[in-house]
Amino acid sequence: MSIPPIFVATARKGWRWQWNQLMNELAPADQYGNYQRPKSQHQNAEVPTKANLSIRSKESLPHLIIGRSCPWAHRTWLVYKLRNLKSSLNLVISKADPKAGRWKIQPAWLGCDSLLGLYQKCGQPPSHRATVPAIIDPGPTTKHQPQLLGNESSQLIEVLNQWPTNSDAPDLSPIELHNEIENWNKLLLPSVNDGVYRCGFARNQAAYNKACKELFDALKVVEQSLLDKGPWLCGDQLTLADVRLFPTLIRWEIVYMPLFGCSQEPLWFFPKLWEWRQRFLSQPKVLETCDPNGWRNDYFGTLFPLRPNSIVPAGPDLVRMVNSKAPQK
Ligand SMILES: N[C@@H](CCC(=O)N[C@@H](CS)C(=O)NCC(=O)O)C(=O)O
Repeated sequence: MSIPPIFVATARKGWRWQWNQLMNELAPADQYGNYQRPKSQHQNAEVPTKANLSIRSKESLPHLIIGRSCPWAHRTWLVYKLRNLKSSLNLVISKADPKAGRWKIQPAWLGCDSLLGLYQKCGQPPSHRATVPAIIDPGPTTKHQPQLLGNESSQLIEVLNQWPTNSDAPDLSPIELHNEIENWNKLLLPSVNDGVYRCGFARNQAAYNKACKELFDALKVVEQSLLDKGPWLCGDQLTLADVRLFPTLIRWEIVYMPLFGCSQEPLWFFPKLWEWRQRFLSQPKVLETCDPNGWRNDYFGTLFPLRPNSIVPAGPDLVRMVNSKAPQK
């Protein structure tokens, strides 16, 4: 016997209501249903002096805390790797805990086994949003109160670009390119980095359509620029502008197309961008920062309102896909 239409209509209405409640928790929206990313509260991280770090034991150096699936943390990890900061900054890779809805720290550090615990240890209230990336300074001795230096990726990558390390570390933001890098940031942050989330977290069709248009319009601008000058966004040199774009584009086919609906055009419709992504992935140590299985598990497994059955899809193989020749349009 088929289900009466009234029953289906009621179930849909009920589910829609519940879905909105869950989304309010996950991704706040404005009155029109456009996703509104919450602001980070700690944006004043300062670059420590070499002298300050040189008196520290390895364990008492500041720690950069990231999560593998988080694209905002991925930017900081890239700068960490590209500038080889391991002698002056420790790296902690936290794991998503879908049941508790928080980041786990394993093994525990400073007596804390969760990121929220660490934020609290730094004096933040229990209601504080504990996000990655974050830089925490435990202080030179165990008597010091640990400090949360910053938790805004855009700012942290600038700080990490000046973080004391070996003299041969590349400068990813040379002064003559500051304006250009900032102009890319102004375009790419809202329309691409956040744009994929604005597509995925849109509450209605109009909000999705708006985000999707801005996203693909911005990709067209990048494609044209790479065609005009390249091979990097600011010309000859890889800069923070490229670092900011990569974590979003490398997750494209694995997460943002299937889960967030960023599917208006496949990435291979942008041949220069396709080559740019191959070029970036082939830079030393970049592949070590990519964990497609972790991305799939975290996004599909933890974003419950978008994937209530939590089924994690298979493939595609990242390296094989990125290194394939894009088909002709
Ligand atoms: N503004 C932050 C955003 C970071 C962010 O949203 N991180 C997410 C993971 S992708 C997070 O840690 N969320 C945990 C939470 O909201 O409780 C940045 O760019 O650094």
